[in-house]
Amino acid sequence: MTGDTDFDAVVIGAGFAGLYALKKLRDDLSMTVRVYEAGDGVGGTWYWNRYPGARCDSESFYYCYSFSPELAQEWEWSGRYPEQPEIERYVNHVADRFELRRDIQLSTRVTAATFDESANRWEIRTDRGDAVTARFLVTAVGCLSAPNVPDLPGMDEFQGEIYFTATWPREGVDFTGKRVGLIGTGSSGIQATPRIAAEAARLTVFQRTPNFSIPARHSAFLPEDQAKIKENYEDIFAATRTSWAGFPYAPIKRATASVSADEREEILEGLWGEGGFKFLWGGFHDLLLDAEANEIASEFIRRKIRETVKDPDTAELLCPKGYPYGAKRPPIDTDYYETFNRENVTLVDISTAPIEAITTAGLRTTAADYEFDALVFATGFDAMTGTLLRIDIRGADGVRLADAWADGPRTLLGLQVAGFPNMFTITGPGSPSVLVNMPVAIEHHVEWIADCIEYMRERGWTRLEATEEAQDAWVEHVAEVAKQSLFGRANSWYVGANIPGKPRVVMPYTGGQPMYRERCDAVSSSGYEGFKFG
Ligand code: NA7
Repeated sequence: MTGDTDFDAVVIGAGFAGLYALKKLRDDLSMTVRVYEAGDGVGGTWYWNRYPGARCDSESFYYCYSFSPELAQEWEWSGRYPEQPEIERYVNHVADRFELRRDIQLSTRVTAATFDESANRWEIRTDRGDAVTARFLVTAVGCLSAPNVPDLPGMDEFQGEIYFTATWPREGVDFTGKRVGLIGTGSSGIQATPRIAAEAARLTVFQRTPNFSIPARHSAFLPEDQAKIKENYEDIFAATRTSWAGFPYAPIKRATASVSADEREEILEGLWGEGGFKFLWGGFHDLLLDAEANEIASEFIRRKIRETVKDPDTAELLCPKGYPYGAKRPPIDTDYYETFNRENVTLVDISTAPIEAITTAGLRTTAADYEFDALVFATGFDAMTGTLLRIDIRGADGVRLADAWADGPRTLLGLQVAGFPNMFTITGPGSPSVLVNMPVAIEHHVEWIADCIEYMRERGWTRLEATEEAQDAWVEHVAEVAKQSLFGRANSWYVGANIPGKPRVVMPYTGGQPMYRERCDAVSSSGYEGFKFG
């Protein structure tokens, strides 16, 4: 690490996005780059989320970088869905293989970034006292990285251990013989529940909203699986770039109503058996567009829950009602519903009797008191905007990003914000981001950003900024497309509903990858229409 203080680019975050941004800008564009990373290791999401059962919901062989065919050929994934330690090993391998570490400063959180109009540069400050400048500020902060810690009275008074899935201790936790209370039934809670239940004396799961979870059907790869993947890697990666959600499945153009009830049942049963996200994307194209189609798939899942969970009251509590399947980020699981058949596991509904307070011995809902040795918060994140807004970012004329986004995020293509020149937001709100297999969305953004910087450099320009008009039009388009889908019909983190007081806006672009990429290509090939340069 050099003592330099002036860079061509500063990148915030060393997860999948930050590592690739560094590689691309430094190695392909010969830029000087400094990456700041809050963790003391690389990996972002895969550094912090090391709770028991933390596993990727996308399949390993395409939840990875595609930019280097050599990397793809040399890395061996052990199975269908890698657990957190394996992905952490992979990102560390990438950091070593491409000699990225020398430009990454770990254990350093960016606290403030201010645009200096006179120099067209960003001034960046960190919690370690760094004060540096950069022509470009590239945020690679992740969409799910600002933990949501519920504001409950008594948090400091609990005498037992408190854990958060989003910041799990590196050394792990031994729950053997303990009474554990787990709050939250999103992907993290659903993955952690079976693991904790297998270890703890008792597990009590506090559920505010039931989720539609599909079996993952994880399996280890055989040597022939590995060989087949490697032979077909080019086609696999190409398919991820053209599909709606970044998965290498052939596009399905089949409406739920176009087949008979028996055929529908057979298709859904087949997808249930196959496991994973394909249940949402691989059977019918209209599950997120047509409420009636969605209800058919939703009822199929409810039936599976009722068949799996022996106690009818618990089964009914676990059945999601009142919102469409997929409108909340759908989890996938290994033995989640089965876990509620264990003697040592209890489900508590906190939708009708919410948690009032954490107590010295456990917690209190409006209905009862509970005693625990350990509490686990699987309460999610201030998604998509939280991490950016926790940094004091000030653009032209000193405007704070927090003020510019007071009524919800406003971006052009999810890549740039009017009034914040030379700042790029990788997988920012207004881009497909979390609705797409993330490494695919990330590579697309990094490559678009690099092309844009190259375009400026060829012309000797030092400033770029989205125009207000183009941004307004994009925000309107994002909202319009969202209205045509069912995404707005659930209280999910996609719309900020999990954070009290957060403006309700469908944050990811819901038009799918092909339509989005077409828009991005049109902008870049038109000489960056909608952007001002100087
Ligand atoms: P999620 O999916 O946001 O889940 C958080 C869970 O915690 C969810 O069940 C919430 O209920 C619950 N929650 C949040 N705040 C509270 C309070 N105050 N009281 C009770 N329950 C609460 O986060 P995850 O970490 O599981 O997953 C995040 C993403 O990571 C996931 O979508 C994948 O993309 C990977 P709610 O549903 O809001 O009623």
